[in-house]
Amino acid sequence: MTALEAFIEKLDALARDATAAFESATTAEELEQARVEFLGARQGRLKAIQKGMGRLDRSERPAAGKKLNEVKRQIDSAFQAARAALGKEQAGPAVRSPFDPTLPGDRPRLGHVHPITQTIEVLKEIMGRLGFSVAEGPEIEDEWHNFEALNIPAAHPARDPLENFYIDAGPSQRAERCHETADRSQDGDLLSDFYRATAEARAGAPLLLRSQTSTVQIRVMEQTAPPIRIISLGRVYRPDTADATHYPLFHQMEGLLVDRQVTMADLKSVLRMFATSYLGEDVHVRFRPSFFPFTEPSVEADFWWNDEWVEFGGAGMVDPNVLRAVGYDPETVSGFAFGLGVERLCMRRHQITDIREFYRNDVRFLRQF
Ligand code: FA5
Repeated sequence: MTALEAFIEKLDALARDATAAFESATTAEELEQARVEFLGARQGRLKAIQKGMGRLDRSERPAAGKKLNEVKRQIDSAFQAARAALGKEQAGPAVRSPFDPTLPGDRPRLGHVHPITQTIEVLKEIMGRLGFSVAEGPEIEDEWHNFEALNIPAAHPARDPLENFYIDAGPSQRAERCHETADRSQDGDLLSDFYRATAEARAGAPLLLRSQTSTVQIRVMEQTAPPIRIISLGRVYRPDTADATHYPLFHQMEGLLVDRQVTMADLKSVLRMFATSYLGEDVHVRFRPSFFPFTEPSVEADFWWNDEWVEFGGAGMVDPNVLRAVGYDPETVSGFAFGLGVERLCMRRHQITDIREFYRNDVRFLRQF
């Protein structure tokens, strides 16, 4: 065997050994050890064989160099193959990237305004065209604004604790609740209401969640001289049992117009104009004689819906006692007021037959508006 043949045989044996060592490595460390053993730049076995090339005859060296390069490439690619195989095995399917950029995206779902809030905006717009501006008042009220000034005396059944949500809390909790209400409003007057209510709560005056928006009539008249033409929309609270047309929390639109020579005819025209604007020209509205302590005469307003009359509000001429309570002279000014159920109006317009739908938070219902 020539020296060249012996050299080539050594290289072939080395390639076989290296491939076997790489393939049998079961961890990255073992594979690295094998790489250093065969391919290491200083002490590697390939390097050792390469050093032996100097002992070959000059004429044999080109062939030997060629073979050496071939074997080096062969061992290199055996190492790369073993490393790839080991990587796949060790990584396994669980370590796949959690983010797959090829999947179709999820369109973010936008929320939208609650149907009652939408209704409130429409009502404001209609009444704005009739010349009414918007006033606001607190949801936590004192007995003066919720009852007394509205001609509802202490012994009146409407003031029964069972008919109202009185706030039975210590002074600090009362103050906190007042704070929540005041925080919801940007209105400067509400903040002063808050400080007033806080002071009253500390002094032990009874407070309650307002049972009607008529409270705002009083607040506006206390602060403004006639003429007045306002509406006020917001939440009111009553311990009513929930059914298809009642809910313990609901919304009212209060209206108040005070001027010289205001009559019942003005009230009826405004309510009819409002009803046809919101519910359509073909709506049937009727006024029934009724009683409220703060209006005289008083009516209740009904619309015709699904073969029956449904009450949507109370109204009347502001009682002279109320005008006097806020310092007006009933001999010179008169006025009308109304309080309408916002949910019932919205139900009639959108053919919703159960008020509870508004507050179930079922997005399948809410998304329709
Ligand atoms: C009042 O609240 C009077 N403040 C209305 C008023 C204002 C009369 C100004 C005169 C002058 P009443 O309790 O009837 O009245 O309520 C008015 C409307 O609120 C009702 O017609 C109804 O549409 C709605 N309503 C009353 N209770 C509930 C309830 N529990 N759930 C849903 N809507 C209700």
